Amino acid sequence: MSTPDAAAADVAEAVEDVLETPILDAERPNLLDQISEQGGYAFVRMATLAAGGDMRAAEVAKEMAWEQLHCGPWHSVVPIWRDAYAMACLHVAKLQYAAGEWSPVLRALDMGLIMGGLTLREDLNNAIRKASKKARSAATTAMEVDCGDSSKFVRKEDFDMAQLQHNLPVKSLSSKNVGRRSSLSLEGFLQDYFLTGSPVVISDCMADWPATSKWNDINYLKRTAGFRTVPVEVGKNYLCQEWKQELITFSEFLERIQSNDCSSANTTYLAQHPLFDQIQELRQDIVIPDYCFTGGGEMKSLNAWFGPGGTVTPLHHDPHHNILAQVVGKKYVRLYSSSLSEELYPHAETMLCNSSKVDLDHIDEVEFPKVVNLEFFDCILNEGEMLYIPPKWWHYVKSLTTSFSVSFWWGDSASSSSPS
Ligand SMILES: O=C(O)CCC(=O)C(=O)O
Repeated sequence: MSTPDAAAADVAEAVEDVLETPILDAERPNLLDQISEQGGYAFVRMATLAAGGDMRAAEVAKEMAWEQLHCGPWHSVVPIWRDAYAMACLHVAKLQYAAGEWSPVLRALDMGLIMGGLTLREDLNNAIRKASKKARSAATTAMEVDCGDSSKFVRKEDFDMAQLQHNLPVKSLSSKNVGRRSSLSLEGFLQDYFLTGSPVVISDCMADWPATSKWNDINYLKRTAGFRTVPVEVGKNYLCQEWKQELITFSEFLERIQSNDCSSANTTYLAQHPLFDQIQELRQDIVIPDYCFTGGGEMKSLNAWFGPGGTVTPLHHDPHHNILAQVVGKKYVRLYSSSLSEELYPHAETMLCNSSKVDLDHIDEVEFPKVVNLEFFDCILNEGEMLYIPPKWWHYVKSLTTSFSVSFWWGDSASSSSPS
């Protein structure tokens, strides 16, 4: 007979060996009913076998749900299929966890977070916390190579501004500079910029962000997020034919940045991704600026933009107020007023109508004559600075060094009920 202490240790060990999914356990019948109502009988059969421990069925169910997520445009996916996908990812992760395979577990869980619905999010997050601990303790020595100074992405002494500015679009920094304000008060922001719809660079406003000291450290990022899977964009930019999206681990992404392969055809950019919903440890390193509560509106999204020097986000506009906060490195930003849309040749297709046909890096003056003498504002956004971009202002962004920025989009109360 075992002693009470030994019995408690056995229970603790058994709990360690399984990924608990209390929400999935409670919601499974209801979710399966809804999936059946959408004709997903084969998925329901496979998911039921998966819940009973059948790995092959778990994989098949995951593939079935994946197909449903890709049979039309994203906005037309029936929402229950996103929950079905998250459920399938949890089944796969639970079975792999029992086999002690931490990396595939984390990949399955991340896929559930990235592509799945909201119902099972808490189960996914709790499972990620538990599996990350296992993965870290199995690999700490292998992963963490302390390489002193070279663990920094960007070293200030390496900045050669003349060199960095070499590859900017013509006329850069010769038109109007975006105004700079230090420690701008909320009142000042409201009166001078928000209400007038004018851009501004705000300095000295990120001193309390842990990210400013942590995110330039490759070892910190590897340790915190190295095993996680993230979506990245590969290619010159999203308007080019050869552009594609990939899912890779954060470690692999960091290696690509370090490998210095900055040929624009292969540039890898973690762009416009809600990384902080996915990786909660990184969310703790940033603070939503008080400016984002101006206008009584609500946060729309919080996105990461992380990549090597040379990434380009082509000229486009967004419907929301935006604070673009520069955490690591430098970016060049060019802005055209929202009133100049006509002269900026927007694409005709609905999906791209907020993007300009003009490639600012190689302006075709014959095809796009109106853009040539158009007034713009521009700036170099430095570490620790935030740029306010008013709604519908056109912006083009090029990173001058390895760069990690965060954008905060919010709507004022008048626009907060309209779709983003
Ligand atoms: O930083 C970038 O590359 C683009 C940022 C952007 O377009 C935005 O914040 O809306």
